[in-house]
Amino acid sequence: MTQDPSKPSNRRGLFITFEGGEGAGKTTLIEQIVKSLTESGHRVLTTREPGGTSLGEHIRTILLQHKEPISPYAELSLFLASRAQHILEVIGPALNEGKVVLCDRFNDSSIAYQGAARSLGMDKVSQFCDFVSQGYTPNLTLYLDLDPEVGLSRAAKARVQDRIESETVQFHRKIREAYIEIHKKDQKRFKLVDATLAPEQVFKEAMTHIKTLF
Ligand code: T5A
Repeated sequence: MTQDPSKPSNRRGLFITFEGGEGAGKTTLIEQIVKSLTESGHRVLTTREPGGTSLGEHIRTILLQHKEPISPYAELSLFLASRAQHILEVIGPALNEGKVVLCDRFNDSSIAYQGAARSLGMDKVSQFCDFVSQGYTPNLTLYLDLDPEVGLSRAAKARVQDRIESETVQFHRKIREAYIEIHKKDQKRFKLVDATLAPEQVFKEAMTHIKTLF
């Protein structure tokens, strides 16, 4: 029987996602990993959520810049809409081509931010994420763990605060607690990396996990 290459079970690549609170250092880490994996001969695709497609980038602007209040349900729906399009246009095809996909945020962000911090319920949001992501589960997730106050101050130095960053410290603490809960439940996939370390050390720690995939 001919296999359907659009089905996640037939994919040939590796799917690695990056999670953390604001300013945890994901972008910095991903840049180092791309360089290292590319030099080792891997075909790498980097992408991010929300965003990664034309539709997703429109949605990103709404989510991060909209000035009036957004219902938590609407917020979740927008993140999921961006993800569905991202899987169709970018993640699915790249995995089917055998690429290593490095994605800055994915389902765990929705579970931590909308499920825990916006109080929609982690289990409930996880179910919606499973539905929308159609079996595209990361092979590995690297969670950069950092005190939210340190992360927010790093992010504030780097750029202007967006709608979600401007939430209270309490909101950001809930996100960290949620990530730690996910880590406790799924230690095989969801690896905790100490983001207080210098960038070079964070990179080393991350690579020890990535190397186990090859
Ligand atoms: N969101 C997203 C949801 O609520 N639900 C969802 O489902 C999804 C997908 C996305 C927002 O959307 C939310 C989460 C977010 O609030 P974003 O702009 O993509 O918005 O925000 P972040 O992903 O948080 O991106 P940041 O740029 O803020 O953080 P990074 O990428 O983690 O951090 P980075 O690498 O840019 O570093 C920040 C600063 O720290 C320095 C860097 O040089 C930089 O100045 N730095 C370090 N300093 C000291 N030590 C280290 N180890 C350092 N590493 C980096």
